[in-house]
Amino acid sequence: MNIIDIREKIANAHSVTVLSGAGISADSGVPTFRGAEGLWKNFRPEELASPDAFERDPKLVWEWYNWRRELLSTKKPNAAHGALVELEKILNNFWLITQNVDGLHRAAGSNNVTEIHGNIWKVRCTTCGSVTSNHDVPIEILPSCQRCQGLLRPHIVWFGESLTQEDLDASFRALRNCDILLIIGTSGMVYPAASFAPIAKEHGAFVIELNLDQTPNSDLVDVSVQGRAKDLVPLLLPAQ
Ligand code: BV8
Ligand code: ZN
Repeated sequence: MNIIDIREKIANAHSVTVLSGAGISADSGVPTFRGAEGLWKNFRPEELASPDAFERDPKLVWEWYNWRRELLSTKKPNAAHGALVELEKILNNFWLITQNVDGLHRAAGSNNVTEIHGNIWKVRCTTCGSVTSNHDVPIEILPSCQRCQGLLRPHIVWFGESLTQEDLDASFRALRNCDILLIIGTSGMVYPAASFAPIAKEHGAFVIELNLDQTPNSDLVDVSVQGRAKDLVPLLLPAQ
């Protein structure tokens, strides 16, 4: 089955769910997590993207997130993000679940999106829990809540932290009700997102993977196409 057959399948689908990972933003110049120039290459995830790390050294964790905010502040959505915005417009039922915290799907214009790992442009107060948008680059260290002066943290799901019930419910609904699950640019290593393909499959979905390399999901999905997201995803739109 080639990308054109996949395009036909999507055009005739009742409902399509997409799961995206860092690979869809790679073509915008955003380093992936496990690639050669990956974000984690200098440190292990536990060292920085974890509640213990923040507890131990909030300044270090904020320095790392300022580095990423700085990096992301010049990045723009690419043709793959744009193609998903079009798909949302032309399909009756479309939902996008993203693992990415870079905010590029929303910046591209996606509305039906669940950011299951949070968003680097949101901060949350560790005292009163209020969540606000913050695009300061850099953000002052250490940032405090305007309401209660509590310490602010990135509104991001760290390793060892649970996803919100709301995001889990939205994700499971989209996985149970879709007849096509399209997985784009994820290594399928991080849970619970890594279990989304089997869940969709159990509920009868046809699962398609678009990725630069093979992944642990590749054997499980119905069709796996290798290539760059910016080249492949636009081909899924109806022929002009
Ligand atoms: C939880 C925010 C429990 C941080 C992130 C052992 C077994 C099973 C599970 C675990 C385990 N040990 C620990 C766990 C749990 C852990 C986990 O899964 N660990 C992994 C490493 C084994 N999971 C958790 O902790 C989760 N929480 O389980 O809670 C719980 C329950 C109840 C109560 C309390 C607790 C929370 C996980 C969320 C972690 N946060 N991000 C931050 O970003 O600062 S995850 C992080 O990795 C990013 O969000 C990223 O999206 C995500 C996954 O990475 P990918 O997106 O897949 O990126 P990657 O680089 O890996 O792959 C890119 C792919 O793209 C590659 O395949 C590449 O080939 C491809 N590609 C590259 N270029 C392109 C391309 N494809 C197309 N086009 C291109 N141009
Ligand atoms: Zn507060």
